[in-house]
Amino acid sequence: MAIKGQGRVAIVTGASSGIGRATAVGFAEAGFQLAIGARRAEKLQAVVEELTNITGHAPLAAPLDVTSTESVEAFVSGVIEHYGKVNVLVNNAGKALGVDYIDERANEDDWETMLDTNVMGLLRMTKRLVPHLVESGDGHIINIGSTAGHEAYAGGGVYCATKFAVRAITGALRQELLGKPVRISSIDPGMVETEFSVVRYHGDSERAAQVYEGLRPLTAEDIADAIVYTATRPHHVNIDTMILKPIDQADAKRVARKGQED
Ligand code: NDP
Ligand code: 8X3
Repeated sequence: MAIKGQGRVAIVTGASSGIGRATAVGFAEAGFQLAIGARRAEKLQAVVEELTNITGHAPLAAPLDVTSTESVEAFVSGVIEHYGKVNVLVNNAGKALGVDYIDERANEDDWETMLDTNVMGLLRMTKRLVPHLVESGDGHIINIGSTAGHEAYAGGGVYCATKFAVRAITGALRQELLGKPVRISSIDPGMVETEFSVVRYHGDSERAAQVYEGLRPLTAEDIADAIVYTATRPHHVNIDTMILKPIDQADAKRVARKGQED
């Protein structure tokens, strides 16, 4: 039986767009109290308004850059000050940058940003929140991995490495927190149409649109639905890993596009 939000406090990182925004909406509808963070203040404010319309009260929203220890510490302190506890941490903030092969033409700044955001960012948040999640007596870490964490593909070497790392961290946490009241889950999507590909192609929205041409990708809401489901199982039920792909996707490179049938 679902346990719903029941006033539990959920942090969603990267809540200004895509999966993070949709998850915040799903949590608000399920009765969670929310603390949301991202770097773009204007976009975050639009999400605040959306959540306020759903619940009748404003969530806590604060600037958050997971690549900055200072920003992460200020964000976490603000949440504890405001709510006094945290039950759920959704480590969602993340990105792919480029499709460079690992050769002399690759952009190392892109590599560093992906590693710092997807791996170190998730670790910075988790490190500071584990004590609070344990103390809550009903904690839950939900990491947003990817099919890229299960299968490497050409042009995705470093992005895939970050998501393989997320999978390793999730596995280690499950062992480290065994016997403590904290669930550890990983939600691992395939193709989801969000700002993800626009970011990956450095703002080239035409190229980004081609990723989804002729097929029906997942939506941010499809993933949010899985995240909210995961967070609302009874406390003794831990959803370990959920892999979600569009029906039109077999693996990273094999997809069925209309007009391109064999
Ligand atoms: P979006 O680009 O729509 O959202 C990414 C979010 O991360 C934004 O809210 C962005 O906010 C935030 N973010 C980026 N950098 C930082 C940072 N340094 N500090 C804090 N927040 C940051 O993409 P998605 O919603 O698709 O991506 C969400 C997660 O899902 C990522 O981890 C991604 O790897 C994963 N994923 C996505 C898939 C897809 O096909 N879309 C498939 C599998 C996994 P802001 O720029 O305002 O900081
Ligand atoms: C996003 C899915 O296939 O673009 O994590 O790497 S993919």
